[in-house]
This record gives sequence, C-alpha cells and structure tokens, in this order.
Amino acid sequence: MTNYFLGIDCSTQSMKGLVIDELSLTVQTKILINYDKDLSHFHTQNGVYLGKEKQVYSNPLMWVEALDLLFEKLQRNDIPINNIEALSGSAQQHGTVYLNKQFLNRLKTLNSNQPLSKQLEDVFSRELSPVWMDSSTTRQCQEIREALGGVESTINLTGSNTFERFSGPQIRKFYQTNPRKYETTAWIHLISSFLSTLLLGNPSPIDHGDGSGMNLMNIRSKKWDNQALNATAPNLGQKLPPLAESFQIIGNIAPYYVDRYGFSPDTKLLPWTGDNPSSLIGVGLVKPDQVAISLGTSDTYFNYMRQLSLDLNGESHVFGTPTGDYMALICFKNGSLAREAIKNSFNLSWEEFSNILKRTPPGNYGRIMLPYFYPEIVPLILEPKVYRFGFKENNMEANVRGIVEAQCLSMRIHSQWLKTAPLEIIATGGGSENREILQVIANVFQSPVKALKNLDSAALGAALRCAKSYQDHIGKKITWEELTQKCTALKPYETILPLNETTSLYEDMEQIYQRYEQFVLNNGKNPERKRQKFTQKYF
Ligand code: XUL
Repeated sequence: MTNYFLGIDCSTQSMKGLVIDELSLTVQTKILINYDKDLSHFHTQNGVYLGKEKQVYSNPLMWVEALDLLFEKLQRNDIPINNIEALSGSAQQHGTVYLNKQFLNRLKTLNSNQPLSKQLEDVFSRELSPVWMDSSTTRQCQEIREALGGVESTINLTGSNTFERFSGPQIRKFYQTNPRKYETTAWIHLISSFLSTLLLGNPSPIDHGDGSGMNLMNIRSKKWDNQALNATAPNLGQKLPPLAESFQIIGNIAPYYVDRYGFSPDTKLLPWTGDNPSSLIGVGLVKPDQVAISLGTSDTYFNYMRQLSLDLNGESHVFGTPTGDYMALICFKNGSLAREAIKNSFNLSWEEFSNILKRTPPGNYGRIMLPYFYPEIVPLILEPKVYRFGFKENNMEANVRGIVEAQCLSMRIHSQWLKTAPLEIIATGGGSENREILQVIANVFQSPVKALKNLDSAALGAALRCAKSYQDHIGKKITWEELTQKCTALKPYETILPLNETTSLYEDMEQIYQRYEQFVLNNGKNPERKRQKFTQKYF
C-alpha cells in the first residue's frame, strides 16, 4: 500500500494542493482552484478586492469554500484519500482573520452533509480580511515603532521593522477604527493558522515562520512579546493562539473531513506556515550559500540562515523556518503583476515577451525603468508611479527589458546586507518558467540559476514537511538534507549560466540604478549624466 502526504498552499490568487508519495517523494497529483474563475461569485480580481486608501482585502469565506472544493476535486482523483498519512499547508503571509466567540463551538458541531462555508457564515467578527498587498497602515506602523523604541529596536525585537502589511499594524488599525468589533473578536488568526484550525477542529498554533511576519513575536525567544502586544492593541495576547514549531504534529484531522471526504481519522496534521517559509523547503534550501528567488504575485528573494542575522536598514525581514532556524526575506510587491502590466499594455504573449528579452542587449542601451505599478515594499514607495529614463512609454522593447532588469537590479541592491554573493540561485514561482527572465537574473547576479520543474514550491514544501514529521514520528528519522535530496521534484532540469562579459556592465548599472532610486525617493541628485556616460561606454 502506498502512503501519501498532502500539501496545500492558499496563495493570493489560488489554492493549490500537491500530493506526494512516501517512497519516492514524487508529485503524484496537483489540484488548482483559481479564485477569480472557480469561485467567481466572490467577484475578486486576482484574488483580492481593492478598497479605499491603499486597502486590499479578501473574503475569508472564499478560502473556506476553496478548501472544500479542493477536497472535492481530490476525491475525483485516483489518489486514495484514506492513504494520506499527513496534511499541512501554507498561506500568503501577514493576512489576518477575525473570529467571534461562536467560532469554536461551530467547528466542534460541523455537519458533514453541508459545506463548511454554509456553517461558518456568521463566525467572523470582521467580514473581510486585510491581505499582504494592503499598505494602509503607515500611521500604525509609526505608532508601534515609536512605542518599541525606534527602527533598530523594533528590528532587534521582532526581526523586521514595522511594515504596512504586517499583522500587528493591521490589527492596531482594526482596533482603532472599529473598537466595538475588535472587542467582540475572540480569536485573531493568520490565514495559515485559520485554515489549520478548520482542519483540526480546535485552535491551531501559529508557527514561528508565519508568526515572525506580525511584529508581535520575539525573534530570539520565539514567544509573543508583551511589549509588542501592548503597543498594538489591548488584550491582544488573549485573542492570539499559541506559537509553535511547524514540524510538530498537532493532532488528527477533524471528523468532518473523515465523514465527508473519506480521510482516515488518523491523518496527522502539522501547523500551517507562511508561503515563503514553506517555499524554503519546497525549493530544497536547507543549507547556507544558496538563495532562492520566487517570481510570483510578489517577487521574493530569500535564503536560509543557521544563525540569526538582522538587516538594520530595515528593508528585509527575518522569519523562523520549518527547520527551526532562520531565513532572510526581501519582498518586492511589483512582481508578476507589474511584468503582466507591461506585457498587456503591448498585447504581447509571454513568448513574445521572452523573444524581446532574447533580442535586446544586457544594459538596455542605458534605458532605465523604476516600475512601481503598485505601492512598493522595497524600496518603500507608497504612491505608485512608473519612471522611465532615456525612453518613452510606447517603446515596447525598452519597456520589456527595462522592467526585468529593474526587478533584478533592485534585488541585487537590496540583498547586499547579506554580505555574501550567492554561489547559486534557485528559481521558482510562475515567472521562473520564462527562461529569458532567468538569464537576466543570472547575468545581473553573475551566478548560475537553477530552474526547477515544480513551480508550486509552497505547496510542495508543505507536503515535504509532512513527510519529514511523519517519518520522524514513526521512528524512520530522516534529515532535511536527505529529504530534499531524495525528492525528484527538486532536481533542477536546467542550470542557466551567467554571461561573463556582462559582469562590469551590471556593476556599473547597479550604481546608476541605486542613484535613481535615491533620486525618486527625494534623497539624491538626478544621475542623468552618469546614465549617458554608461550608455556611451557600452553601446
Ligand atoms: C512576504 C509577503 C508575500 C506574501 C504573498 O512577506 O508579503 O510574499 O506572503 O505571497
């Protein structure tokens, strides 16, 4: 009899499930629910609603429905659901779900003949959940940061400066704007721990990976920090679930799923984590010297760290990892949606987009773009605007190369605090299917880029976490390195080498790009003369 592990990822635009088998850790099946298409009655655009004043929300009931739908689709698959030994998941980070005091009772009395969403309609004390794309909490960020003693002490305490999308500032804003509803809130969960709670039928802990994206957890002790809780909202400690390592088994799946979908009542559950900590495992990044770049709705640059090291400039974050260690993460909001905006404005297919990258030269004839289609996280840009230097908005080729080079140069600049240049870069996320984008990454970083076949790294990471904890649990101990080496989905299918002749070009271009960033952030002079010199030198 073959045993299986199921990993689910609740991302911004979709929910995915991946099943791997115990023996070879090969992906056996994949299920995808696209919110805009499959749950169109929620009327989301790219999975979210854009509110007033930089607010971005989703409906938590949509995730609840997606979970039922995912299991329904799984039932129609060949995988025997009752041979799934363990299940875990991940979710887009930072988003919060607010529940009233009926929530737990309702979970304990679920009727397996009715969908979850019908039975959970009235358990929310806040109808919509703010998600990571929300950047409406600048005031609350300032207030919390001040109460914690400034930027450096906030970073030293929580691993990150306060950020608009982080859960603490979001919770504070809810408390300030809706004190009555805040008071009726019995539980505040992250999206990850909310979904984990639904499966467990009891409050699930928040894991250290996702817990560190809240500005509420002490990054060293990995406990809720009283000073941060008090700086955020009253009685917050009583509304949050406990924190836990994400590799511990927290119990068995609740009867609802056994009766409705045929799960074994012994199916083990692990806490869910954030999509980025989960992806760390799902790209096999379990030792230092490598980094990963995920090209998704947001682009992220992350690495694994054995020891805590903090970015006192305050642009990056340090999160806990599913291995019990740390990871650094830099998140760029203008990822795939910004690339898509350029692609769509010229009515291009992705193939045509790639062909343009192929036929245009590294350095883009000295043409530079700063692509803030949306408010940007790194560098912090609250008013979106696209800047073009040396070319016009209607120049298709300059725009296509311009956006990709801008994104890569920005990653190179803002990852410098990590001090060591990567020996190799693992690429993941939907955008990494585009080989020409990977070639630009290789050239800009002067590092080989490894392309993986499986692009659902967060869901795969969740399935692999199940494999590790389950095998440890039954006494077949396996290390993270053994596990990731064994997994076929983690064998790169192609390594893209950098073109050595672009080394000095991108060193020079990085300097100019950095000056342009300073210029648009109002901290520097217009580097136009330098850009012209660069153009003369290379073209
Ligand atoms: C990370 C972040 C995003 C979300 C969405 O800090 O905000 O990467 O997790 O995927």
